Amino acid sequence: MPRKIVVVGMGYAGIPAAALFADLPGFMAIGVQRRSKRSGWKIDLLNQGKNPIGGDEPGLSELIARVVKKGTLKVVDDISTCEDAEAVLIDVQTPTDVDKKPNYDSLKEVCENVGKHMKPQTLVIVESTVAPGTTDNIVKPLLEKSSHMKAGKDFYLAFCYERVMVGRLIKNMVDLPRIVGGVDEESTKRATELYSHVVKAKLHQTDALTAEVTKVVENTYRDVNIAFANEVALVCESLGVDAFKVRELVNTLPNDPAMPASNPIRNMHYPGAGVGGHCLPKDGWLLKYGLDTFGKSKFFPKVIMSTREINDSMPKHVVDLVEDALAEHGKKIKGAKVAILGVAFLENCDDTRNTPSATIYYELKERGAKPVLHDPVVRDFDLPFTKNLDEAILNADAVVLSTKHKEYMQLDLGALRSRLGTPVLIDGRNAFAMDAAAKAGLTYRGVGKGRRSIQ
Ligand code: SAJ
Repeated sequence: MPRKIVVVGMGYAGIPAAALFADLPGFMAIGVQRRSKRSGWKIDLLNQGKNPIGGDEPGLSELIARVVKKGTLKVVDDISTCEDAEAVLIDVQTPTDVDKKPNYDSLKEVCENVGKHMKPQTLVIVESTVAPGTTDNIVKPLLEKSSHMKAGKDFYLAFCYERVMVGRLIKNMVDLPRIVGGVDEESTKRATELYSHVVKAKLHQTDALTAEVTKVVENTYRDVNIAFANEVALVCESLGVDAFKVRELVNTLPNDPAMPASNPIRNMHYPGAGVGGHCLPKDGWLLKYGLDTFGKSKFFPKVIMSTREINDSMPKHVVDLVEDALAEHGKKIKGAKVAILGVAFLENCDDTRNTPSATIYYELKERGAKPVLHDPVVRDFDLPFTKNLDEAILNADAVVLSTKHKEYMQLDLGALRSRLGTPVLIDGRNAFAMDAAAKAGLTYRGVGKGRRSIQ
């Protein structure tokens, strides 16, 4: 009998996880996906051995085709398939709502249903990012109530978060160390054993709460570093210097002078048009929610919260740069056609969750401009967008580079200039050289880059 692993939630984390387990000798995996309007289409596509994730994902399409052909991966919309599973991995979305509080509707529904169907001795693993305290105080009681069984005795429960990044889902899942946090030692042991079949890197064992804190701190740490880079960018713009040159020079500071290049002590991040994705924009809030809900002493995490404020303000700053550059041509932003290049939150992927491009779009609308979104990779989006670049840039009064897709890096700035109504280029991702833009006759503004006008 193959070891049956059920993965609930066919998203950027769930799909590669299910496919990797299905590829193991002696294992089979069942993916569970609700037949929702937004994601139901993935079920049939996956069962045809096709990869629903767009953009470059090395190895994923071949892996899905192989395991579906082998018959070791099937995707269903019926969670009762958990009844004879050895382990259930939960990879549903855990977004924050408008009040920045976690929305656990999917997580709770899945826990109730898994509890209803799972057999004794099942191992349940939460892989979705949650606020610290959620596994012990929300997931465990829900599973125990709907299963009438005890965690750590009749079934096992652990939190083991994913470290996936679009563009390297498989690689991150296999080659990056993982943190395995059980609600008790036996749960940690069983989860570690399971991951040891897929993860080639070290598996660090701890408890569920420590693992939960580690995840949100890991992402918030990155968010804080990006906010610092964004603030430095505003300083550099004001002083008229290039923040990217400053970053490069700062990162030359070695840890050990004897080995300057091998271990730089600094890793200043990149300033840009904003921080998007399903992780960084919410994990600081999940940390705060855990602190406010389960923390003994209440305090306001200033650095983490101001980080959110700074990074959330960058799209607005980009629109300020549009307004400033248009003014140089005696133009108002009101009524201006502005092409926004890139809808995805990150280059070369189709993931649009919390994309800064949407905030730029709404801010432009707010100021009376006519924004047009363009993206060569994204399939669908809540806002209208075009895949026809010429349609977006023709007679535009400004072009904003929001996502650094490789297609945009080939742009001929002279040809771009000739299509524009007003020659304004706003660079939100340090994609273009200031001199090249000026030579092409463009008024250039860049996040973190001092000013330069048409020569
Ligand atoms: N960004 C910057 N400057 C930078 C790096 C990123 O402005 O120097 C922006 C990006 O443009 C993007 C956003 O931040 O809009 C997030 O980018 P990301 O590269 O962090 O991509 P994510 O959110 O998919 O990946 C992060 C990663 N977390 C860390 O590196 C600590 C990844 O390892 C996690 O698995 C992932 O969150 C997650 O799922 O939690």
